[in-house]
Parts: sequence; C-alpha cells; structure tokens
Amino acid sequence: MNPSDRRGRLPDFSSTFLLSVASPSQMPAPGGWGIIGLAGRSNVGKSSLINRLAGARRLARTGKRPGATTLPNLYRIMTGGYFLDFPGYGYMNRSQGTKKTSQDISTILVEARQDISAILLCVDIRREVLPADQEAARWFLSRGLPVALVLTKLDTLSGNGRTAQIRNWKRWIEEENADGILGLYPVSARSGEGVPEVAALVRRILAGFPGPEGGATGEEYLL
Ligand SMILES: Nc1nc2c(ncn2[C@@H]2O[C@H](COP(=O)(O)OP(=O)(O)OP(=O)(O)O)[C@@H](O)[C@H]2O)c(=O)[nH]1
Ligand SMILES: [Mg+2]
Repeated sequence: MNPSDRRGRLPDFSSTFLLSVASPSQMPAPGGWGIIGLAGRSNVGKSSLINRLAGARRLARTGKRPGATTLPNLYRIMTGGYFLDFPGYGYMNRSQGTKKTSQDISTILVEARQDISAILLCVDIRREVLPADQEAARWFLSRGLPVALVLTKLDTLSGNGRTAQIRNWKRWIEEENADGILGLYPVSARSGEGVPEVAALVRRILAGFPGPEGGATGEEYLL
C-alpha cells in the first residue's frame, strides 16, 4: 500500500494487470476505452512510470537490468482506459531470439491496432538523441499515432545540467517539426516531479474515448 492509499485517496490511474499480449486478437475490441502506449529504450523507466501513475509500487515489473518487460503488457485503468507497456528496444543482454520476438509483437500490434490512442515515448533525460529514438518517433508518427516525448529520471539532473538537457530535447522536437508531437514532459517516477503534468496529458487523451456505451467496465472487451 502506498502513502496516498493510507490517506484514503485513490491514485489517479489505479490499474490492474490484464495480460501479456502475444497476438493482436488478445487486445480489447476496437471502439472502447483509449489505449496509452509506453515505448522507449529498455531501462528508461516505462514500467516505473506506469507504477507511479497507477499509484502502485509493484504493478508493472521493473528491473535494474534492461529487458524487464519482454511482451507488451496491458493494464486496465479502473476509471476507463488502458496502459500498454511495450518491451524496451535496444537491450543487449537477452538472446537475439527473445529480442526479435519482443520487437516483432510490438510492431505487429501497432500495425494491427490503429486505435492505440497515443504513445508516451520515454527517453532518459541524461542521454543524447539516439537514432533508435528518432526512428521510433518517426515510425509511430507515420502511423498517425500522436507521440509525447517523456524525459524520464528527471531526479538525476538538477540546475544547469537539467536545463541544458531539456533545451537539447526541445531543439530536437523543433527540428523534427512533425505534426502529432504532443510536447515534452520531463518526469521522475522516483520523486514524483512532473507526474501531475503527465497525468493531465493521460487524462486529456483518455477523455477523447468515452468508452463503450452503458458504462461498461472494459473487462468484457477482452478475449
Ligand atoms: N533515478 C531514477 N531511476 C528510475 C526512475 N524510473 C525508473 N528508474 C530505474 O530505472 C531502472 C529501469 O526501470 P524500469 O521501469 O524497469 O524500465 P523499463 O523502461 O520498463 O525497462 P524495460 O522493461 O527493460 O524496457 C530501474 O532500476 C528503476 O528503479 C526515475 O524516475 N529516477
Ligand atoms: Mg519495463
């Protein structure tokens, strides 16, 4: 139980784990609640961010070693909506076989499901723009998926270092000059800084998807 639960206040996006998605047919039927995808290099903190948004420490498995998430994991947000936690791209310490399978199912899923609402593309704020991130951003955008650039691990930088990196990422967004980029969101899953802004974005995206008629819970849209 986390501190906000103890105070009797439910976290914004209290969620439950639904399944690890091995095929697009396991996804909820189209036309229901919005789906927020989290993508990015391995170890940038995608699963940690889901845990923070859901107000649960151990909902999504996180790890010190890259590759903690190997299949896209689907979580249902109690108030309506889904988080889809993609396996990280670019990790090195898994076999080529596992790596390829992880990438394949992510690609197949995105191509099969045009109705994923938006992608939170997560990058470690300390890093430079990497070709893999650039490719991922362009690939999602080319499929008509809006992309928010989430700069993770904000707590690891302060002062000038922080300002400089935010400026670098901002410049990159400006240079990309692409429609569909939802903006820059510096955040720390550890300290909570920036989480309200990400939460507001998620809320805004999900608000565009009122869900199935009749106030269904979403569970019936599985399998
Ligand atoms: N300092 C700091 N560390 C973080 C933060 N978020 C995550 N981490 C750490 O980064 C490591 C990776 O976190 P995960 O959430 O597992 O990363 P992931 O992107 O889901 O990784 P994959 O599942 O391998 O793709 C863990 O050791 C986390 O504790 C943060 O906001 N600040
Ligand atoms: Mg993960």
